[in-house]
Amino acid sequence: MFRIFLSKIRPPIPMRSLTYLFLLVLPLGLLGCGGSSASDDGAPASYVPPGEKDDYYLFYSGGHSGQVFVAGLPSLREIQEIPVFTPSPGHGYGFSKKSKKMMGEYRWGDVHHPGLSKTDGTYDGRWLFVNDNANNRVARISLRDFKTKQILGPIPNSMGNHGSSFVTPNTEYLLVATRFSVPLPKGTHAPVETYEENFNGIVSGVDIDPETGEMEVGWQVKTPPFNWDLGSTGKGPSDGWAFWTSYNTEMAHDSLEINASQRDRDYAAFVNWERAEEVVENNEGLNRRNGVPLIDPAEHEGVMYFVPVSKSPHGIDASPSGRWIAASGKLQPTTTVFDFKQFKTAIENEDFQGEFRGVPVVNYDAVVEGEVPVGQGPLHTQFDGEGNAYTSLFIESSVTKWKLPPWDKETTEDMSKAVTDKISVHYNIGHLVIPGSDTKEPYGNWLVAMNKLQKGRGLNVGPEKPETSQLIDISGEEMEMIEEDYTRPEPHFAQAVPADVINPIEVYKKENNDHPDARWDPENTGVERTGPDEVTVHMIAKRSQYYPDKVEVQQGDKVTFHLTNIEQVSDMIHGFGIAQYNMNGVVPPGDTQTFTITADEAGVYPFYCTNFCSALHQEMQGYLEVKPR
Ligand code: CUK
Ligand code: CUA
Repeated sequence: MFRIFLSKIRPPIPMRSLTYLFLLVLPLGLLGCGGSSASDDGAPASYVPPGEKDDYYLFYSGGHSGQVFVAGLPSLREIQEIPVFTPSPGHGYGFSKKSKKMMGEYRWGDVHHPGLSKTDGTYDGRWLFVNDNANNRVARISLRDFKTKQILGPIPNSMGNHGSSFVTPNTEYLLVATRFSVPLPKGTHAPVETYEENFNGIVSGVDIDPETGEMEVGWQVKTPPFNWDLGSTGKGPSDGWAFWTSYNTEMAHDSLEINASQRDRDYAAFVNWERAEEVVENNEGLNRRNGVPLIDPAEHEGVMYFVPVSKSPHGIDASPSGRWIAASGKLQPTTTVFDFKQFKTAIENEDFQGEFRGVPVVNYDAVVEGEVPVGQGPLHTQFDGEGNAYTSLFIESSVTKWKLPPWDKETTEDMSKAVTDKISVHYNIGHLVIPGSDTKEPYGNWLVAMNKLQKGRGLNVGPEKPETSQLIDISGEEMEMIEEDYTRPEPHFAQAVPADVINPIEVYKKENNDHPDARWDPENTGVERTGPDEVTVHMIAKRSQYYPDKVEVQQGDKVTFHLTNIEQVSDMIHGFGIAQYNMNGVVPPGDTQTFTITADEAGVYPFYCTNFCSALHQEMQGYLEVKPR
């Protein structure tokens, strides 16, 4: 059997290959965490030399920064930021008409869970979906150009979109569950003291168009006022199902720290989304609420079941085979493994231990395969596709590696035998990610630990510390710490996908530009009065000039700029900043964007290219003349 190290920070020397000797003579600084996996020249295994590329894209959620950021794996170098719910002047996001419209009235979002689109249970490289925990929205990013294409929401009847975005095996749905319960529909008031009677949670099925990726809310399932936490979607035998856990089946509405931690077991919800779809298609006596069909699981058999799960759970994850469902309770040092096949048998035989508000509670003993003693504060589990699972331990600041079933007799008699390795991380890990963990064929090799607190491990930047990420090599039997990095606020979860699965474009091709106000020839540009207080400008940007470079308007005019970057060369971005007009557009090659300002201040205002583009970038400027009325 493998030994379990409490800490892998200083592995015993004889255990290691020759490469370890190389590492000993390297300056400590190069070693990150003192990791021991290295190539023959002594560089850490995560080292990607200048000019070479990473093997994987890593999409981090940006938490309450409202963004997604992209890093390479294994280097952990940040490659790109994708603004989603928050303005980002460096990308002109929040300045263009399109991005402003998408963001709506909100200026932030809380992105927790990115989910890649899938075909037949594996990543297809088309889209990345993310949730907004704060404003109940979901968004779709196209991986052709790494741009946000749609923001849907606020989702009606929903409060606290935390339990998403989980993508079904053929991207039929994004499944969303609420963290908070409120009286429904939105706008209804009821005293918080009447929580148990008047408040509800919601699970929503967000329908995805298989061709365009366009999202719309398909249906909703009403739940008791539980706080739904993390979920996942089924696959294989559990395809058609999705899973969430609740940490507040106590239905506490105040001092949750104490009051939501009373019961020894909470519930996981097993939701049959194919059945929910059928209920809606057959229109089985459904109510609509705010335009959305609302399913009461007490009235529609087979939509939802509760399964008891260890105390105050957080995450629940379906294994690559789809048979084993692993749920972890923060306040119990075990990860519970359910057998989906036994679950199916239990519901067929109505092997229930009771019901809760009309929802059957499945007999725990009938569906549980085992409780693995992973350690203190287990949160999330990932899978490597080799029969191993990896669970993050918030309290212990560790990752535990354990074996999925089937287990031998020795293990079922002593579940600690299922645990095969443990590694310390610094500090207090939340999520962790393995490339492809939620697909039917994970890519394995690497694990990234996303740590919440850094406790002095990096240079001090004052009271507000960055989060950290740590890279762990999981290709061997024992996990090895390789590299440590800092991230922006505030990754919760991430998705990682082999680079060759994604095929981004280099430029927007002229022939594909369908903006009605695109212009390609300086002859066709110009400033036009289109109303008593309205001016429209058709403008071109190219190295290193704007056409026109003088725009004359009257004070009070609404001025709309349609700016086309006519470059067809990769990386040739032009910006459009107007001094003192709170405007910075950014137009990638071949794209046309629309910007509007109200010229309420008379005077002369230079505009200039904000994106360094050529030797004459500094010369790329013009004037907005605003004549007094
Ligand atoms: S939650 Cu953040 S550590 Cu929002 Cu995915 Cu578990
Ligand atoms: Cu165009 Cu700088």
